[in-house]
Amino acid sequence: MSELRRESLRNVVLISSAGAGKTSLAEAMLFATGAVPHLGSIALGTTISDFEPEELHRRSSASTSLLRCSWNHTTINLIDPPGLLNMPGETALALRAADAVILVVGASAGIRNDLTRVWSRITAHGLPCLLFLNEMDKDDASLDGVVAMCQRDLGIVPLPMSLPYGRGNQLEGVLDLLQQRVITSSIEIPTFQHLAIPEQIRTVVKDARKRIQEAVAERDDRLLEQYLAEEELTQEDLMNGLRFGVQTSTIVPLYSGSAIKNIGIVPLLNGIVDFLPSPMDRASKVPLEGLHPDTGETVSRRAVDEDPFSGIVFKTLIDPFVGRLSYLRVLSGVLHADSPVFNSSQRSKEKSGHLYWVLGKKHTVVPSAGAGEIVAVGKLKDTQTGDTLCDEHILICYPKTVLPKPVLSFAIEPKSNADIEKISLGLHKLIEEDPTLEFSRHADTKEMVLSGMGQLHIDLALEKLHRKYGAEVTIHVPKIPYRETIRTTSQAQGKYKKQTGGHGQYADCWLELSPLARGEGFKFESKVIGGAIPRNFIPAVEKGAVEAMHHGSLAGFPLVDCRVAVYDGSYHPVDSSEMAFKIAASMGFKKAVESAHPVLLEPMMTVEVEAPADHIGSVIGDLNARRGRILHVEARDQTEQITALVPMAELLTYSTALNSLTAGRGSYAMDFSRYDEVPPELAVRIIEAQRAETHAAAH
Ligand SMILES: Nc1nc2c(ncn2[C@@H]2O[C@H](COP(=O)(O)OP(=O)(O)O)[C@@H](O)[C@H]2O)c(=O)[nH]1
Ligand SMILES: [Mg+2]
Repeated sequence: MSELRRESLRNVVLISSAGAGKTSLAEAMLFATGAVPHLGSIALGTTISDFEPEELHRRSSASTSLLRCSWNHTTINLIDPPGLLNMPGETALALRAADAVILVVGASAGIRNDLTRVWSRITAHGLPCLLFLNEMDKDDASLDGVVAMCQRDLGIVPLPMSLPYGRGNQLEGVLDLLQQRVITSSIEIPTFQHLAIPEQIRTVVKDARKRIQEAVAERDDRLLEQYLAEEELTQEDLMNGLRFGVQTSTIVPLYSGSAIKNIGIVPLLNGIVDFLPSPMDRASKVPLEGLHPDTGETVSRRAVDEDPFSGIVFKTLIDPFVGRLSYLRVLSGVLHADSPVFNSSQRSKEKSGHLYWVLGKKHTVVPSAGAGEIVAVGKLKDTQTGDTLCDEHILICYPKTVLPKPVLSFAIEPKSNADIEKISLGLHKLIEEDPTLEFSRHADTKEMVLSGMGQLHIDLALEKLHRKYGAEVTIHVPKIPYRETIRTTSQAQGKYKKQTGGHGQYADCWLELSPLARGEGFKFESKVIGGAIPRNFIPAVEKGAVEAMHHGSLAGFPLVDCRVAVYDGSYHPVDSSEMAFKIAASMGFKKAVESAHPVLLEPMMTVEVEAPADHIGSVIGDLNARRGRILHVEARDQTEQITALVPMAELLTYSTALNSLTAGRGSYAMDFSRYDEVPPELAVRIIEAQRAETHAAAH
């Protein structure tokens, strides 16, 4: 049994736009708490959190890391996910494992759209939040600017708990408003100096403290009375009031500092311990509800060791050598190493291997993990990211995390034949680790297509594919799965007659083609009367038509949405055969299509773009230029959401385009909507190009 008292446990996730300093802050917290002897840096590639080769050479996180440290007799599990823009799925999953959030904002970059979007998820989960204003060592850092942005973009008024001591590169430390002292630190040794507050800034501190007192007093009638009478709250009332305010999400404390200079870390650590909830605190407010996987009934668990075991897997790591590690948040009960569990998402029996506490790539074996803990579980066979694990007899399945859908696709080709098998094997493993990647072989175009959340996401996946599974690929924009259809009704005869030596081949059928509504595919009927074609040959006629539909007459794309009726024909008692009727039907079909006004269809996507209001004009203009039809525009606080129907062919490079149109502040999601006719001028060009390609391939 772990020695840990769960009341003194904090599970926090770091959230920010890419590059605001999450990984650096995590490193500073490890250093300040003595979990590591040296302060690692992103620039030197020496942080505990970023250790995979893809992260080191990019100097940026590529997957969620788990870290662990201890402060004031409290264990802190820190979850450090990668960038929101390219890998929003990792953050969405990490939120399920945490009881609170540290929002990291870069003092010069401020709040970007991706953060605004994830903020709505944080509030939906009801997660309490601390704000860390990083990069206060930069000359253009502005505390007031960021406070104003928080109010405007997130609708929160952060309450400063510490203030920078010194400015820009003269930043020496922070003013700790609760303890009323100056704290300075060093990046060489993890000790801190506490100094008295210098005379000349006493009034600044006094005013800031007054704001904290007021914020607490405002939320409690008894305290308000006391405050109005005496203008001071006791330290105990103050701390209790802050804890209550934070845990009910009515107060968001703001800490200032610099991660790379190890400044401002102590007040933040104190805030985590003093104000953020333990797993038990939170579970008493948010019940752990799920469904029984067999009966569908709502069932619930309490976050205590005495309840049956249940938990959620929020990350999977597959290492070709070490095997599989599933990062698990235990929600209720106790999980023991090497014991049977039930995966209620996959409905399969599992057996846990070793359990580990995780510090970056370092693992410490533990015999068990109780309610509220986060551990890595070894050797789970079928368990995937997002799955619920529970007691093998007392079942519960928690709701799945809704993950964003991929927006960018590439066709991939093996560099050599030796790579073919490795690709699909490796990609399937990568998808188990990261469910926001998608891999498929397109039925129409026969291409292998990899889809992800952005260029960086795809690049990372391919690098891992090479490093871990030895498969090398080249990528190119995927082919558009065009289709063909007909616009009018037509009739034609298909007649197949061959006289060779002995007995010949004979079949004759009359077909009528008519257009079907979009998406209806194919329908067949026989209107043959009086046995003009014997009944046993009718299925062969249908088969012939279906085969002919695989390759339309315009450019060889599949033909869809067409009804075929056979209404007349003739046969020969000896020479007719199924094969002959199939060929005749195929010939008749092709002939009929020619007079049925065949047209080209293209896939249309519903696109939802979110962009800052001041960029909306150029985003809409660009969508129009992409032959898009704007369906709906909705104003949000500072952003607007545009819904448009846009041809897939115009969206292949949209992620780069939107980025440059909105200075990286726009985002989008898309989904297949339907097939629409390609405008005639464009259709001519596509058909020509496709014919040329087919011709070249044949010679
Ligand atoms: N000047 C300055 N740079 C910082 C600070 N914190 C992080 N950085 C730098 O900002 C970049 C991004 O930091 P990182 O921790 O990787 O951010 P993440 O993407 O949020 O994990 C790195 O080059 C860091 O060295 C800071 O407090 N001050
Ligand atoms: Mg990072």
